[in-house]
Amino acid sequence: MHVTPTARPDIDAAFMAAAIRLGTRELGRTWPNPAVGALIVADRGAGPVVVGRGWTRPGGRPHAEVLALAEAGDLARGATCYVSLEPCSHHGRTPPCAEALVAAGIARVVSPLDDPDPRVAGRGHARLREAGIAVEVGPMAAEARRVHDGHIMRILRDRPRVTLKLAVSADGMIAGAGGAPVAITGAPARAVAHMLRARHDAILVGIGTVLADDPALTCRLPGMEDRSPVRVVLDGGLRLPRSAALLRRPAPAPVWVVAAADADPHRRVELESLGANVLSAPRGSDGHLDPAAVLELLAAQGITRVLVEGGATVAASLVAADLVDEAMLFHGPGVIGSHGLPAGSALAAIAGSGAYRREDRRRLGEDVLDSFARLG
Ligand code: AOF
Ligand code: ZN
Repeated sequence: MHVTPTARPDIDAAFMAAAIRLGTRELGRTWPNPAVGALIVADRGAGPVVVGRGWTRPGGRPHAEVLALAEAGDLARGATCYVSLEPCSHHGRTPPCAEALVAAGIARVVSPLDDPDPRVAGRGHARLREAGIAVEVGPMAAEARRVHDGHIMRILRDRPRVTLKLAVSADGMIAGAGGAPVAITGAPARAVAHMLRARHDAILVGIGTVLADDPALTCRLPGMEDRSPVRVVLDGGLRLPRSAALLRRPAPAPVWVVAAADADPHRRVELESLGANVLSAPRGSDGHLDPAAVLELLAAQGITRVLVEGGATVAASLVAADLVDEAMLFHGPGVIGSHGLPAGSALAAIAGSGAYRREDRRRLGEDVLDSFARLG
């Protein structure tokens, strides 16, 4: 005999927070899907007990609810499902989760938000209600929106969510002379930066950074090497050298090179033969690839969250086009000197323009990390 589940705001908020956090386990790898978490909670009279847990897996399948229901088995009957986004109602690459919840005999569903995907958009919640399930929408909506920001932007604005990462010396430089790499931050900050790579679908740099630095752009946290994002290079003229670390095999993660339509077709074929996926975007009026068009292209490929890591030109063009949603500014204590490469307009626009609000300041060893979010 089970107790009919009823609304308990404090308990609902706590389980929803847990479902949202569970969903973030594969954040950075679930694209093109959102990173959803689901808990099945049964109450057989002795208080609520978690009997099933699921989270969206890499590539977006299986969906969270299906895994949670599988773990719960018969215990799902009469239970509550806390899910961090509206269950899907469409026949996509998997059957609809709303139907699976109905079939399992779930009595109550708590979700923070409607899924903006036009194939769902309220129909998941409606389907559950139609089947007699008690549905509550709203708990922890702000927290869920933060996690699903990339998915929401991709669906509603045809672009991924953009995080800009800059490491700046005490005298406002981001590199040495001619863009030569210089250690600006210490080990704790580097670990946080690699964690950022793991939590984004793609990492984006300009060809200037590749030519100056020859970066691998992988996540190198011990045990998390398989969390490297798709590595995207903006390379209008296809200058990426064959010997670049990015093209090393076996490739730890895909490499996408975005070229202008007028780029040398032979280089295109050559880079493709070396394993890169060469995409095309139009140039803007300044001759650089149009940043808005590049983001639209990435969204069309399924990317929901992009981390921009350099260099100053790419950062400045994204900031100028108002396409940076969040900025992580790492401040190192060292001085590079006037021969260095200045952080330039991107830094000024974020830290000094009033368009961004500082949300957090953290000390990381000798360094300081400031997080800024765009206002509005
Ligand atoms: C859920 N649970 O865990 C996720 C959902 O291509 P498909 O069939 O996988 O559908 C993709 C859409 O499914 C995606 O745009 C989003 O609306 C939803 N993702 N839904 O019920 C999940 N990841
Ligand atoms: Zn689903």
